[in-house]
Amino acid sequence: MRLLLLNGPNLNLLGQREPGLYGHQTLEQIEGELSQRAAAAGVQLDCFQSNFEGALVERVHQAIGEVDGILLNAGAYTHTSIALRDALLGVAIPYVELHLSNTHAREPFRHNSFLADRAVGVVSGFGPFSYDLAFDGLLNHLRRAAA
Ligand code: CA2
Repeated sequence: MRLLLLNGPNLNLLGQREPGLYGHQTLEQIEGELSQRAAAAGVQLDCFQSNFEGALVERVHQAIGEVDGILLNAGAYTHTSIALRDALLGVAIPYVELHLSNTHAREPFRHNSFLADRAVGVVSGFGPFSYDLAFDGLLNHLRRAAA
């Protein structure tokens, strides 16, 4: 089983700014810990972060035939990007949308997601633990689908 962890704009700043909102862990730490959990579960995890919408779209395209599922924190592109939505629907790879913060407890413009309605599920509000919950949910979904 191979999964792709995609992180969008500004998430490279994790652990360095706004710890009250997004926690103290860096993205590198989150990726490292999740990669260890993945290895223990027999899953290969590829990680990619970009601040550029087109780079995220192209990484989704590259996933065709390589990846069984995608874990996605698209950051602000969650609320704006029809291009990312089209890419995800185009490759037809199951994905879970995740967020560190509870986007529904924040500004109204964060309540809309262009990705959520076609996701396997959405995890929001558990800080870095959202990544673990999303991983467990996606793996469970894929294993059940394969059985
Ligand atoms: O809660 C999340 O995970 C978000 O995807 C984070 C995005 C935000 O636009 C979404 O509405 C919810 C923002 C990521 C910004 O990351 C930073 C991390 C540290 C310091 C500053 C920004």
